[in-house]
Amino acid sequence: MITSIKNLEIIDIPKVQDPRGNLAFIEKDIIPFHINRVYYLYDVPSSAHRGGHAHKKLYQVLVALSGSFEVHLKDGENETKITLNKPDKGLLIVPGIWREIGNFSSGSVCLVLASEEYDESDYIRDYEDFKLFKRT
Ligand code: T46
Repeated sequence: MITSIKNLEIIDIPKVQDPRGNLAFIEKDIIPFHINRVYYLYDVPSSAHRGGHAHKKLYQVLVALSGSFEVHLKDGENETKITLNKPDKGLLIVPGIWREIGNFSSGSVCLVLASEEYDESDYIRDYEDFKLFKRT
């Protein structure tokens, strides 16, 4: 799987700023894939770690709707850490990238837009299997 952390992107989500509060919107063409699923993580204890896996085909965009959290990303050779803390920024994660998410602030909400419906067979949950997958 020839993807690397260089394929990760921060997507600007358009927003309308207003003294009454801001309004951000996600519509066609803002996300580089068709959205087939939306889910979100909430009430996450600050000590919890989510993720710890990669996907074979799934594209996802993560948005910190509220609060903040850190996303550690690995492509088998290089790694990076991205802090998400703005509701108008989305992190595009392409297939073949190992992700671990932690350091959730109190009350944080992680919204995820996904290119596919849930499919456990798309997950690689063992890091040694991930390294083998990256060599294929
Ligand atoms: C990812 C990070 C950001 C479902 O039934 N439907 C779903 O759409 C999802 C995502 C999960 N599940 C079930 C599967 C497990 O029994 O919910 C349980 C927890 O899933 P998981 O341990 O994979 O959760 P996270 O937070 O570690 O990972 C999730 C996504 O699975 C993953 O794709 O990138 O959020």
